Amino acid sequence: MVGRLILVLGDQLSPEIAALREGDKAHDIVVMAEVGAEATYVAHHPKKIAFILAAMRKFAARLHDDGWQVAYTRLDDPENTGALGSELLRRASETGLSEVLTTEPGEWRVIDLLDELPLPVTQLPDDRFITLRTEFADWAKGRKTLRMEHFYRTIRRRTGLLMDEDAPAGGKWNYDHQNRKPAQNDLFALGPLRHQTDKVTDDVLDLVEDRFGDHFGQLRPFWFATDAAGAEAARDHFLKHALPLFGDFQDAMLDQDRFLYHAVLSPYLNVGLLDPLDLCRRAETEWREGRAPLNAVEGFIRQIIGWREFIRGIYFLQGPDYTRRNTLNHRRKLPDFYWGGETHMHCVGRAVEQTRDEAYAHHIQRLMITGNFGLLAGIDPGELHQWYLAVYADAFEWVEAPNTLGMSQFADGGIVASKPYVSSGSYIDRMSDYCSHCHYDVKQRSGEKACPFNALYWGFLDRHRKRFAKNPRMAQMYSTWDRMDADTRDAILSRAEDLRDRLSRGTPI
Ligand code: FAD
Ligand code: DLZ
Ligand code: SF4
Repeated sequence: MVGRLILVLGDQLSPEIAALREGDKAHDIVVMAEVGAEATYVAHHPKKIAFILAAMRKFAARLHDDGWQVAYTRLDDPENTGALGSELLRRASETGLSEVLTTEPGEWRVIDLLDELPLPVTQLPDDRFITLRTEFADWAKGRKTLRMEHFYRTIRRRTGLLMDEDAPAGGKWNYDHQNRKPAQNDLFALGPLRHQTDKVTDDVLDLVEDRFGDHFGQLRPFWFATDAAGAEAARDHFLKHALPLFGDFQDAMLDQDRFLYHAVLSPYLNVGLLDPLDLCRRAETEWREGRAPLNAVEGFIRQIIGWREFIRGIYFLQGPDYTRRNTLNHRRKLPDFYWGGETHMHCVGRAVEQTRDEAYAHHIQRLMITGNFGLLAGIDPGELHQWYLAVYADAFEWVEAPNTLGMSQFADGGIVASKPYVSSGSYIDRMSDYCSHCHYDVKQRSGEKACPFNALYWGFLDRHRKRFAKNPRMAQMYSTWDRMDADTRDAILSRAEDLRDRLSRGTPI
């Protein structure tokens, strides 16, 4: 039998992944490659690059111990050609093996790159996900609108997660009415498990510092787990210490707490160090055995079997041009403060600072601070997409793009979100303690001291009236706007225009 090259990518670090299941240890050679092109097609956060490379090295060692022959390219190998395609060609000519077997990548760019190689490449479906691409397409077929909540119920039934026979556990599908409380600033959350570095990780950190030290983001301290055992320890830590309060404070933000009760498990899930279904089953056990309440466990499981899978389904259903959508025709350049430049908006400054330090921000910071600001200010969604893809350790296009372009920027015209996620400063004030530290006054709508979110929010609604006024979920916002007297509206719109001008000129706000 003639062997094949089995390509395992940096986000495919699961021993049971399809290409390895199909492979044959006696004849096939696993190819893994650390390549500059994958680190720079957007300038990824140094912590993210280090996380992926260290996890790749440890996974390769594990495969080797399991009896696989592994052709591994390190970033600083002199023969490294710098890109995935050319590394495969090099390995093919070195070994005489020409057929490539892989698991379908999570980005159209890489799928196309493999398809275009002058080698026969088989891309197997990635069944680490609960819903295959084809199953999602079947579910979506004939539906006028695609809503996560409907999809989620189908998957609850299919997996049996939180089901008592045919009925949802506790009688309801969704317990969000008990969730999403604002946090008090004396709340204590332990935060995620922080891992010590070891020799493999230290070597990678030095290499990344040398090669990608100029990318946005702090490399050290580095505390991510970089193997399955470490990720499982982080998972168990979350289930014990944070899951019980996950729901209550899911939407809260605190100036002095970067993680609250969030899992910080997405990097591990997305590169394959944790299995999503196993994680959900463990979360369910916490409820069944009385250690975590149903509102928390249902909310958590919904994020994973609902949102995570729904988002991936949309990415593949919509096709490669999804990342170019710009329904609202927003064209403004991404302001420098997204890269750490000066801003007087405390909430934005804190979210960016945390992103720089941790390669992590939680969902509400991504959606209601940096995302909300981008949408209100009319920033080009393509630029925001590249930013989110670069700066977060968990960012891979299949999950980042529909969240940014769809959920956050409404650039897909409402495929992911039924209305734009926009808010004025009052939402941020209610859900966080940022405003008490801010240069701006969250209560003011016009004038130099007024919170920029306020004027930009009304300005956004006013500019896009034609598109949104008939949306029943936005009717109340428009009637509030219409009830304001003309002078107030003029003052707000002139403040909004002034802010947008300043952004265009690159003047900090
Ligand atoms: P928790 O809040 O503890 O949630 C638990 C898990 O649920 C997460 O680990 C994640 O796997 C899953 N999850 C929750 N919400 C979503 C969602 N909307 N989409 C997919 N999975 C979800 N998530 C990524 O994994 N990668 C991204 O690149 C990414 N980009 C985003 C960009 C924007 C603009 C927005 C608004 C959201 C983005 N998300 C992304 C979704 C979400 O913000 C992150 O999954 C979450 O913050 C990860 O942190 P956590 O593990 O502490 O999550
Ligand atoms: C994100 C990333 C980075 C930074 N580096 C590598 C790498 O050196 N080698 C590799 O195989 N994969 C890397 N990746 C992940 C790929 O970009 C990823 O497979 C695609 O984004 C598809 O999801
Ligand atoms: Fe953010 Fe406005 Fe609050 Fe300042 S006042 S922290 S800009 S919401």
